[in-house]
Amino acid sequence: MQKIEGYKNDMAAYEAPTTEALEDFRIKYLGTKGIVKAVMGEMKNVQPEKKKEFGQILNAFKIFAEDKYEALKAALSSAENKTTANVDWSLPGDSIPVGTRHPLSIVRNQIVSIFKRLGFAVAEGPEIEDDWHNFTALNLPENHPARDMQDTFYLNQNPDYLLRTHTSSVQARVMEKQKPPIRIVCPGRVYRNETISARAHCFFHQVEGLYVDDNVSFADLKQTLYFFVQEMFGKEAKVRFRPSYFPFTEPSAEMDISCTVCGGRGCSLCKHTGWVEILGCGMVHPKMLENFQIDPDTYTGFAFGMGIERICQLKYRINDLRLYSQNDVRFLRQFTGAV
Ligand code: 2NL
Repeated sequence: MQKIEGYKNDMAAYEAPTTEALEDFRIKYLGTKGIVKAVMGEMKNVQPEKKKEFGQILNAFKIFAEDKYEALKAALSSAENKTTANVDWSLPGDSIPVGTRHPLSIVRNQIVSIFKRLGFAVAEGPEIEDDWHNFTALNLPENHPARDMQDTFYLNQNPDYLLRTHTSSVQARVMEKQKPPIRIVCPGRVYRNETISARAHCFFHQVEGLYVDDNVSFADLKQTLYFFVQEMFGKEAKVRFRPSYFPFTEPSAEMDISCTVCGGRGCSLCKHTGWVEILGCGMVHPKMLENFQIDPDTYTGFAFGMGIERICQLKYRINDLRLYSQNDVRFLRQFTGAV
């Protein structure tokens, strides 16, 4: 038994530097006159009642030696593969195909650069958010439908954390740290628990904007968004505002633009109305300003939110949301020249 332990320790510590050393190892331990055979030969000296127990030990020893041999062989061949001695450096290299910018990135960059020219800064924040920044601070009451487990991905381990449902949470983080004037756009990925189809996905991309200062009016909101539309869709694009509701703005509106396909004459894209919706907006709710110790008697603000997929759909006629995340290069390569 002591001898077996000694052999095992020797084997465990051994490393074969060459194929010759590996062959020596095999002959020494596993050869016909090797140590394993010799130790097996000791069986005849073992008392009959101990034969079963000793047999198992011998068998394990044999397997140990065989495994060690295979491990040494594998280590040697991987070391050989790494040597550069046999490499022909004159062979041509493998080409690495250059990718193309994703259509959502192209459109996000366009949106952000238009607002940058108006003096908006870019702010970013975490995709895993807490309840306060995603809901409570934004004036979304406890029983608001958006908070439903059905609509929001909560973290199982701690349901105070969730995947953000809009990038308003980033704006909340900025208002926490910074006093007016605040003029920011927040691009990023957001998550909603939807069944995936051509028109819905479990994540999408947003750009939200926020402008808080003294004397910010609804007229500023309209002029800013009108400028954005003309830069994005061309000077001939018209806009209209319809009253709407969002918990974080009062008053709230949705903005339509004249149809990008028919120019307003009526077609299937605009369902023969001549108009397509592109974003939601409004004046920041005074309660929200108070949540961040911003005095609503001194300061006012406007905010807006748009889906990048929607803008992309209108610009490039992409009618199936799933195309954005399938990584099909036949789709992606169509945007090579669009940057
Ligand atoms: C939409 C509508 C909207 C906002 C987002 C906002 C953010 C803060 C304060 C006030 Cl911090 N409002 N965001 C306001 C109105 C509409 O999004 O349809 N988004 C895709």
